Amino acid sequence: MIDTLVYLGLGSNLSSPRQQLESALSALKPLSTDQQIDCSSFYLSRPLGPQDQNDFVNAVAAFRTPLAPLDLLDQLQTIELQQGRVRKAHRWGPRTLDLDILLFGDKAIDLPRLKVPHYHMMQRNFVILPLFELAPNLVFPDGQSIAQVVATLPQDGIEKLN
Ligand code: ROI
Repeated sequence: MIDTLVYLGLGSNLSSPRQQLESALSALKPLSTDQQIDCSSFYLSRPLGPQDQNDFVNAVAAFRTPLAPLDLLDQLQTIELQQGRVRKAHRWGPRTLDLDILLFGDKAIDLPRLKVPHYHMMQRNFVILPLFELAPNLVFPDGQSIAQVVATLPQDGIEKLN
């Protein structure tokens, strides 16, 4: 079977965020070739954007999937909706669950619905630090190593949860 290693960013700051991430990890299993999902530690991070919202719980998951990119995106959006995601008027507000495709094998994707590598991920320590924990030797499609990207980012406003 042709399958692809994908990395997803997970985030929540509403309705028991840790539980939201645990539920999401269960819901992702059927999308995986071998029912196996690797996940980083959970991290508590200060909100990027408006500060009058709760801290986020963030993590990065990795698995192999037989799905094509847009089919995976459809499945992720279904899981977000099943877990009570409401698309709000303002862009950077609180959310029960965000599932973002960060990397899809070594593909670069530029479609209206999907840009991979995920845009802005290189500037977000709540994405890069859990990704670094999971895949310390990762090299991005543009040839940059994850260690190089980590070195450019502030390490404050984020802590690993146990
Ligand atoms: N801030 C943090 N810390 N973590 C997120 O996952 C996150 N997601 C978002 C916005 C609202 C931009 N801020 C975030 O969508």
